[in-house]
Parts: sequence; structure tokens; C-alpha cells
Amino acid sequence: MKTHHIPFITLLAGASLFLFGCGPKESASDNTAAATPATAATAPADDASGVKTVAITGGDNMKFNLTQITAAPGQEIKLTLTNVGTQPKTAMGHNWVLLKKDADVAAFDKASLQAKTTDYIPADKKDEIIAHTKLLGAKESDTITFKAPTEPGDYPYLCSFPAHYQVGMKGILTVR
Ligand SMILES: [Cu+2]
Repeated sequence: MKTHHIPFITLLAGASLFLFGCGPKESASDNTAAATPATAATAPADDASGVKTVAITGGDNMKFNLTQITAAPGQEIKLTLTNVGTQPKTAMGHNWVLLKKDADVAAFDKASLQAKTTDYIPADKKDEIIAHTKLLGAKESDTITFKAPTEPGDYPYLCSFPAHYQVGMKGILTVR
């Protein structure tokens, strides 16, 4: 009998070790973030002061590593965008632009095409912007601090460098 039980128990122990080993992963690895776009927020949790810290990257694949960010109404957000790509800014610049809930993102993106002199931030659409970073070249980063909208809902963000929105360099900030 005993010779029958031991392998079964060993198997159980091995299975539970495996389960613990695959526990929740709270943070994305910097090395894989650019290559594998995440579909859920993997940003760090709020700190003690209630400020939400968000680290977002964009690379030569023309994708953000985060396509979903969640914040509480009115919460302060400290967001850092890093361009992890290698190409020149004129060919592959990235920014992060958060728009109002009802903004027409496609129309905003279209207007951005004509706004090269202002780093693809269209002056006539500024009232649709909640917050935005600078346009970044390879290995540059920019940190901005702003308050999440007080009204719950989904707020679109995008990179307004030409063609990047069309190929999917975008995401949603959900306020709830
Ligand atoms: Cu971009």
C-alpha cells in the first residue's frame, strides 16, 4: 500500500508548488514590456499619499506596453512615458496624450498630422486634451502629474505621432 501512496503525495506536493509559483504577477518586466503589449494595467499600486504612479513605455513596435489604466475619480496620477525604441525622433517619436471622454480620437489624430511644428499637438484641439507628455526620441522619458477626471468613464489616450494611432498606439484610462 505504502509504495502506492508515496508517488501520489509527491505529485500533490509538486502540483501545489506549481500553483504557488504561478501566483499573481503585479509588475511587468522592463525587458519584455516593449515586446509584449499588455492588455491589463500592470502599473504599480497607489502609494501611501494616494498618488497613482504609472510607468508606460512605447517602442519601435508602435505600441504602448499598457493599453488599460485605472484610476479613482480625481486621483492624482504621476505618469512617466519612456521611449524604449532606437529610431530617430523624426521617424519614430512617441508621446502620450489623454483626451476627454467624448473626444473624437480619430479626428484628433487626423488634426495631429498637420501639427508637426507643435510636436503633433494640434493647437485647435487643445480643449480636448486632459494631459500630455512631450514628444520623445529614443531612450528619452517624460514625467507628468495630473488629476484623473472626476467623472467616471473611459478616457482614450493615444500617441499622436503620424500613423501610430492607426496601428494601435492607444489605450483607455478608466475612471471608477
Ligand atoms: Cu508613437
